[in-house]
Amino acid sequence: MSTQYSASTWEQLLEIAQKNTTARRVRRPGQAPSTAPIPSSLHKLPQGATPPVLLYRDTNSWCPFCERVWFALEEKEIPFETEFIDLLNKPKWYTDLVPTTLVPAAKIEGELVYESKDILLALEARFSSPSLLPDEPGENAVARQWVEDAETNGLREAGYKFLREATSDPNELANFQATFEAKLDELEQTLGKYPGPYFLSAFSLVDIMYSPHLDRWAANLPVYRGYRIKGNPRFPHINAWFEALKQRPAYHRVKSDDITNNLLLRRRWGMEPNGNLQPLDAEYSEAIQYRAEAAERLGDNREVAIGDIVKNSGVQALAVDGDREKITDAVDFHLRLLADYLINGDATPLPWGRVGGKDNADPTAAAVGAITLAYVRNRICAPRDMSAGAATAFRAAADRVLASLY
Ligand SMILES: N[C@@H](CCC(=O)N[C@@H](CS)C(=O)NCC(=O)O)C(=O)O
Repeated sequence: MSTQYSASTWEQLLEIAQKNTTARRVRRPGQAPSTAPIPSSLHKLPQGATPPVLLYRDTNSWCPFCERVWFALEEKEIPFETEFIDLLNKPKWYTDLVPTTLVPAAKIEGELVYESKDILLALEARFSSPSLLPDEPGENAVARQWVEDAETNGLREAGYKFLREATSDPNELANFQATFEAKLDELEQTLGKYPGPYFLSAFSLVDIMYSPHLDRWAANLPVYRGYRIKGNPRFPHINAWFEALKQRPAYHRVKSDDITNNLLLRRRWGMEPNGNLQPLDAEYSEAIQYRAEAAERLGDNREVAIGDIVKNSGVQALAVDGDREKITDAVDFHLRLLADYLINGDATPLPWGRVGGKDNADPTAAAVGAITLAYVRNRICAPRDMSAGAATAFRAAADRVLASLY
């Protein structure tokens, strides 16, 4: 249509993408374009058998408490099923079932457990191997105490207060910061008590209790409060702990990426960033398995993605004489370019100004492409739509293709 600069077909792109990633997802009926990851341990279950755990979690995978439970299930390789609960419209059967009405909740071999900490401990009691609590009795007692402390030591309240509490008084903000830093100092000391980067002598439930919250603050505070945890010399143990978590495959399956966390604060909590958005981490955006995962997601989910873009991004305003087909074609073309760039990098025949740019081949197609790329860049959400690494690669590629349009 709009241009002689052809991109590969979806079939070609998907075939290459699928060869380069093992990540696969299932569609979520009624929740398009969202998909759900397949638990890494599901293959261990005999064909047709029901998984021993059913996890109830939030539809958008934003909830840090659900992330704790998911992290443990992946670390322990327990096969599980997921039921997504829309927190803005909780079904009555759920509020009848769970006394707190909150997520997460789980059925462990049919028995209901709620509160993330209690679910973690119940999973340990039922699935003892691999254990996320130390064997040695003394250290085991410390571990159990520290799991409790993670709920009661005030770190979480101090962190979210500094991040979210609306105040225009700089002294008040400085106080929130000081309180939070004092709590981080305590955590720093706790992390120094046992050898190695984790809280105890090996990875444990204590790490899982803290990681979803610390990850969110590490992403949000630089952008919303101009404050850094990562790279801050005051917290060497916390920084070594972040690095150690990055070695764990389960962590990469369950975590969000920084942009998801930052956009969420803007959209869900109405906060305005006061710092620059952080650069995308090249460690992920250049890794072929993440690029391929992002291309696979885009290719496999393209029909719903295109429908979503046409309906919600504003591109329809560019339709001349109601010609929606032309708009849809241009959306499709630019998404193929994006998938192509994810797979082939700089070998991709990017337009470099020729679509609607200086040669002025088709300015409407270029405008639709620009909207499409900007929209999908911020629309995707990890780990709801793809892993955090893939989301980072996806956004970096969208930026690159966008930069080639004019
Ligand atoms: N103490 C609970 C906290 C769970 C929680 O706050 N969940 C939030 C989502 S992040 C929720 O269900 N919110 C829905 C609501 O408040 O109605 C736990 O550890 O499980």
